[in-house]
Amino acid sequence: MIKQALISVSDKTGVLEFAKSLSAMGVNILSTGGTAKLLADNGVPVTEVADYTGFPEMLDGRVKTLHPKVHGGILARRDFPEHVAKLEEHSIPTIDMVVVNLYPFQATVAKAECSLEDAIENIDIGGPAMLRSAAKNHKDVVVICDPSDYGVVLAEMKGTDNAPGYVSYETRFNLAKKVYAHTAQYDGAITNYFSSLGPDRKHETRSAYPATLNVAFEKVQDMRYGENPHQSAAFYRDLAPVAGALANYRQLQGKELSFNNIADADAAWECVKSMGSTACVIIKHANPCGVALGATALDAYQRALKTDPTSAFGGIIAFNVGVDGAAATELAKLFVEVLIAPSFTAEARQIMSAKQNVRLLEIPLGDGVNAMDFKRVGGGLLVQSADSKNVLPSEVRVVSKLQPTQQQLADLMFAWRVAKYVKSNAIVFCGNNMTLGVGAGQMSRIDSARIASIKAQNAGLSLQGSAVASDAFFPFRDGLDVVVDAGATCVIHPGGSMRDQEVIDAADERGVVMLYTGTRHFRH
Ligand code: 93A
Repeated sequence: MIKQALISVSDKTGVLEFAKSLSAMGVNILSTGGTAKLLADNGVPVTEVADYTGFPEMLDGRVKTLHPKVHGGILARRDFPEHVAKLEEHSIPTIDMVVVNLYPFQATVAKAECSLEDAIENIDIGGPAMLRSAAKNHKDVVVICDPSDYGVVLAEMKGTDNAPGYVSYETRFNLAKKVYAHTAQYDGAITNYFSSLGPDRKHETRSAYPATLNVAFEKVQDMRYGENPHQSAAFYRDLAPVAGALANYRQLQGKELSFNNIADADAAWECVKSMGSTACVIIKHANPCGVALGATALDAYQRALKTDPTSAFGGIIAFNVGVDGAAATELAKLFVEVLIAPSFTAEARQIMSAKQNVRLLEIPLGDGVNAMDFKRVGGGLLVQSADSKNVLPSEVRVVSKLQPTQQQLADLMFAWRVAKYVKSNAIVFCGNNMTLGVGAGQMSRIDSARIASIKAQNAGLSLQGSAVASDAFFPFRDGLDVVVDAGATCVIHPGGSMRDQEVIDAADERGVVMLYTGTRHFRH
């Protein structure tokens, strides 16, 4: 039975209503300065912790709740007679519920104008101490560190499953588990901050990559297996995924997502999101095997499918626009693993419901990027910023004698955008806003060029007058000769090779347009 609760919160969202409900159930409320004032001003009966312990808040609030009357009341084991006797001896009532959220350390250090002193003052000491005490004694104490849990706890206290005023052990355990994740993350943020400061310990010169890196993710689900059936796996997401991230997905139908589904879905989604207008991307083994813009979702899909219909079988398909009935009717004819879009019309869902194995993912569009990009290596972790650079038409430079036509420029920019999402070495032939041939993941650029042109041939697509993008520079003229022999009349690549002049001369000799982006997009 919850008789007494201690409430001390920095984030005061929902706390007034929660405290009112507790009070109405006869719970005695203890609270710290700011929280107590809010409650008292709004008519909730409350005792200040300072009055309760007989000790004033002191040292600018650094010591508010760090007192045996608080921690004894939380930590005492109710089933240990010696503990109960000790409380009686020192006139310490039990505290059966602790509602605390911490000084906003992360939000404080995220501000540009934060000083080391500001950061330090925002390290909460008493709050985590109470949370940890209450979580340790969750057998007898309910602990809440997240305002979104107020509702669940109240419902249980009012409900009929337990005696009135009680919260189930399962809920108490889950709340305690959440507290330890929360305080670990909080301490991790402090560690990251301290170890990001250089010898001058100035906030402004801190490093984005701290000396020790603490990151916290929450598990979405265990997976049946990993990349292969003999590997185990789970999917974790950022505690607050960025806008538009794959991890914000809502699965509308279909089998459980597999490890490879998620990896491929991410590639598909990132690529399609980068397209300025209605687009469709088909992915196989993390590489685009068809990308196209179109007048509608259906049009984009039909054009994307043309690039490589063989590989599209069992692929992952993503759209950056809603999928309607017309697109769904065509999609339902292909064996698809995952279908992704910002929305599906009722008609589209109805059509796809006949294909229950297809996993339908709805993801809101957004252009957030992960602050850190991770790559696990044996015994360590490589961390970099995300490859979020999108080259604009105004940033490219014509290096050939021949100038591009408007159509060539559009095709080259489209090809360049696709090449960013193709594993290196990447060569992408495009024309009229669709891919014509994709060469991916080869150790030699010239082989990627050959493969891309063979694939176009296999699909019955003409490369005459096509545009080509290469994710990195051509080290020799041979790669350029292969794509021009295949029919390309314009090429885009970063430039920057020792033999740039040889390659530019070759472009002029062959009478093709050549553009430099100055940006490279290796992808591994
Ligand atoms: O400065 S503290 O580390 N020392 C304490 O004893 C203490 N007790 C509670 N910070 C402490 N708190 C924190 O005060 C809580 O974690 C909460 O974030 C905040 C609520 O203060 P107020 O009720 O005055 O707004």
